[in-house]
Amino acid sequence: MNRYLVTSALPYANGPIHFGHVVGAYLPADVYVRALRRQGEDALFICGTDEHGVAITIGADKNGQEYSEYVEGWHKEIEKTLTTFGIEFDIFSGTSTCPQHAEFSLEFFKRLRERGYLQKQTSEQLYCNQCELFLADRYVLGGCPECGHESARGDECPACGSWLDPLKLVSPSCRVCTNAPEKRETTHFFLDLPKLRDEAVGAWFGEKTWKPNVDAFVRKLLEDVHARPITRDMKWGVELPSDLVDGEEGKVLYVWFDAPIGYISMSAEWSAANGDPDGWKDWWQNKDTRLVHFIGKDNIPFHTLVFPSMLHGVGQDYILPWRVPANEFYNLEGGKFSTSEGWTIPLDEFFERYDPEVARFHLIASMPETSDSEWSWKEFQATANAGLADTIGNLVTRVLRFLDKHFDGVVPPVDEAHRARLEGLLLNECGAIGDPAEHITAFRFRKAAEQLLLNAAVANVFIDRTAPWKLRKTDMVEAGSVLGACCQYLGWLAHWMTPMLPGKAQALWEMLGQSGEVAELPWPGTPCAETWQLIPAGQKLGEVAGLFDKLEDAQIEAEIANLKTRALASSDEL
Ligand code: B3M
Ligand code: ZN
Repeated sequence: MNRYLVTSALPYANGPIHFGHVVGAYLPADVYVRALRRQGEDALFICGTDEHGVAITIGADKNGQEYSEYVEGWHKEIEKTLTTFGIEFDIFSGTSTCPQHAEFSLEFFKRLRERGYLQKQTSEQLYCNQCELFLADRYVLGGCPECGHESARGDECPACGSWLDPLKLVSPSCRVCTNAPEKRETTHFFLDLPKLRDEAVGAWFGEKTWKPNVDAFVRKLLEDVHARPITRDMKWGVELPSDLVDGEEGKVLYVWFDAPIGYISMSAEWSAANGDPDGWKDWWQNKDTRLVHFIGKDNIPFHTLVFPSMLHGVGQDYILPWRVPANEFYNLEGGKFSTSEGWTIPLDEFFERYDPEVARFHLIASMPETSDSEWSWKEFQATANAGLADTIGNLVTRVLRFLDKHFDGVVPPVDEAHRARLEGLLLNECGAIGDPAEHITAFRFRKAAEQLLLNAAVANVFIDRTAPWKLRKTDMVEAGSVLGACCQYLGWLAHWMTPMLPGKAQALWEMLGQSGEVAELPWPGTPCAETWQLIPAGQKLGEVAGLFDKLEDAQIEAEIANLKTRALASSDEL
């Protein structure tokens, strides 16, 4: 058996998360873990907020808040949103609160230095005279030297995903006061990425099969690798005791150095909480573990080059990532999600009107797996109505209400005289039934959603062809057999729904009169003649209720109008 250690990118605790984050790193990971567990695999699912770095200090300073208070507030907010989406981590911690985090991070620093992978260098950095501050990372904005995007940050370009050197930005300016910075000397510790690439990471990357978007990106990156500074002159972060840094004072670790170590320290927090302080080693230092990082496009360099280099460099038998199913960007109605420009959908409002599981399903169905994609309100409506309500919802109410009315709400037996024919019709002739989990574990999430709807469509075709409402008038045994067959198939649907629509799956399971959690049962795969009867004949059905509400045109139009109003209002504020 393999063990799967699954991580989702640690969201910065500096603002609300939106659909783009959810679809990029959290939802696919959750669906993946649910599918693995149902297949009997052992999985550990780790996440928490990224609470250090300039993304935090800029936000907190702007609010006039203490850093710790600021991150605590956003941590809670983000956790609430992810919980509403039904995303269930084994732990959701934070890099400034996880008790093991600083210790692990400093241990990485110390070992990398002892093993010759960190070099001290005095070099010029951008410095703002007005703010009296070295402009690390997001404190500086400028043109991206790779793609020309106008407001790249000091360390990464949000448009092309490149990891940047702030000194190469075109026309840099201070993010706080907009002044043009000057260059000043300072001493930092540099991670020797060229050496780590040549020693191991380049070969490791080259030998593996990656998603095409990851492969092309990283191959190019590997050709042109430089040593990068991993310390900063800041007051917030993992503080480096001066004896570790030759007496230098006031240094902290670069946030992109400590954040991925968070995956390990949070695993240690999790295992300690379960009474086994060393339990994390069974995951991180075990050759049978498959480490899977779910991330968005802009995090690719850090998960395929920097973190693997660190894991290799410390020489403690850490495993390297097995897969990095990075997504591309997710937009909103033709534009980029932007909280500051009001081009966004505030999720607290969204959840007042919409079912989180329907959103979950639509996000899966429109995931930016191989190229950029977007949230479109009309497509959301189509998924909700034509997809979920008309295909799955209609099937369920059609069958179960009919049984309530004409068969006392009891699952009828599939009569022997009809069994083989109905079985053939349902399993072979009404459409192609497939196992959605096969797509999920191969990281084809959109295909999994499509397959689930196809599977439900098969049953609708079966009912249309067998027309039980007509049979009822002439042959109750045959009519019962058709509906009995439908109930069996609804049982399969409930199973198949669990990774993507966990709450609806359980609701359907209960309508079929079943007790216990469907998600706790073994995964059924695809039905065949020997296995397809799941629900005992004679079973009393549970209470039948609609699974999905339809969305009206007027409501969707109003949402599109809202979006525009929100964007206009925030442009007035600027
Ligand atoms: N916080 C970047 C981001 O939210 C960063 C991910 C860290 S993963 C170790 O895009
Ligand atoms: Zn400034």
